[in-house]
Amino acid sequence: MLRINKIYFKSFFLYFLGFSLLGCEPKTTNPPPNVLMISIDDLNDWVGVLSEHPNAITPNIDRLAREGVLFRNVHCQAPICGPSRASLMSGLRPSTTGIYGQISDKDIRSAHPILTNIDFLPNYFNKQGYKTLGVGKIFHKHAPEGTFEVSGGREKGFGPSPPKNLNWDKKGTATDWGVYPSADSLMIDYKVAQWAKNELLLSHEKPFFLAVGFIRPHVPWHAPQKWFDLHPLKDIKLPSYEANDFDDLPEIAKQIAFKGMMPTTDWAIENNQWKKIIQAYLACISFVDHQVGEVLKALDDGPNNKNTIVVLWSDHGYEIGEKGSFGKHTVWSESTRVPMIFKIPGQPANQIVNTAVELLDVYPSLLELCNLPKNPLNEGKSLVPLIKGETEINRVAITTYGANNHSFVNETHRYIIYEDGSEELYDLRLDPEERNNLALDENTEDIKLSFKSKIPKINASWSPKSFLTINEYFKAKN
Ligand SMILES: [Ca+2]
Ligand SMILES: [Ca+2]
Repeated sequence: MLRINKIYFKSFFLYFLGFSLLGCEPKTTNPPPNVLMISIDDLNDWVGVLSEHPNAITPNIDRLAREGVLFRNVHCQAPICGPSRASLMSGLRPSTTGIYGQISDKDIRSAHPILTNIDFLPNYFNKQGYKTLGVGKIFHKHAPEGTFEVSGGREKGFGPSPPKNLNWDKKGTATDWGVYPSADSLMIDYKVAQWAKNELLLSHEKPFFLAVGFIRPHVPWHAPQKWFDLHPLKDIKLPSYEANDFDDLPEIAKQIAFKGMMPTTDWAIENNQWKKIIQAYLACISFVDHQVGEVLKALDDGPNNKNTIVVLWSDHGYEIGEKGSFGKHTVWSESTRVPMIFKIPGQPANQIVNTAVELLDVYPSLLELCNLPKNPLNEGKSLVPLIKGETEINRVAITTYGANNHSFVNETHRYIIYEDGSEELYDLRLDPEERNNLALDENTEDIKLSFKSKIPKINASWSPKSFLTINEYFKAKN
């Protein structure tokens, strides 16, 4: 339900947007708003305000949500880092570019002809007179050459790493869990936050677009002791898991879900590690939440606090045992659903939007919120009407994994259609955990048809620059 005082909201909103949304003359003397975009890596819906896990502790993200607009039904375009970020930053679907798997930053522009001269989100702001700055993981690594005017770079890897893995030592994955290192200041995300804080405490000569990319809770699930202490093992609640969940799935769904390098849920149960993995994931979330808080505090304390739009998102979700293993690469809710929050100066606090929306919508929304011209290449849809309290009933979010495998969500159902035509359908009102596949039920034809009408018109073949698996990616890189 939208909780919004429309009159109050509208007056402030128009004040900040120079009346442009109603087509009036833009006679404002306000400077264009700055943008602070915070991205988080592999954070699923286990944040306090989304109430998906009772042990999640994220006071800073929760506060941002209370001060802004919390989108509760947001889904990534691809359930892994590289293609999700390439999509959000280019404004194009994976099915348009063929970037379905991992991709090096340097290869994005040559992955498909449409990307050769594309304006990535910061490039577009730069052409409109903005100063652009970025630090940390924004694309798969940091960013393609020329994305930011000022770059804080990204420290290599996901470390610091202990001399030997603590609990899980398999080649081809960074998965591991446990307490490491001894202090926050040794963590990459701490350094990212410090760089961003310095910039936010300065006055800039032009409006700025600042992208800040954190890497936790991406594996390895290592964080200092105090973040584990916040989540005592004895209090950890297990999510649901059904060992026979895959019995009603088509073969291709099982193939896509196979993640040989990650522990399976059965392994974690047998080896008494499930709660320890959850504790470590939650510790990493609380740690990164603290770093988000540090950045937001610098914004509050600095000269830019009155005129900066904040957007926070995660690139995709993560399964923590609910679907038989620990990982991403699937098209169910645990992998597709992400937190997303907008805070816009002058708007009333505590707005909640339940309509299904996509990470692809971030690009056109920021343009509209900053009163910039539309980018006609954007395939997402501005969220501003939803922020203004309007209702949109036909909206669906689409996650794509590999050519012609699409997963759709609206407010009541999830529908999945695979490249071989096999399907899944879940009624989220009765079955939010997506256990009971209704696709073979003959009464569901109408619902399936309505989703099928939303299948993207373009379904590009795999870009030769995009890797099918993370193992292929690392093999090619080394
Ligand atoms: Ca990720
Ligand atoms: Ca099932």
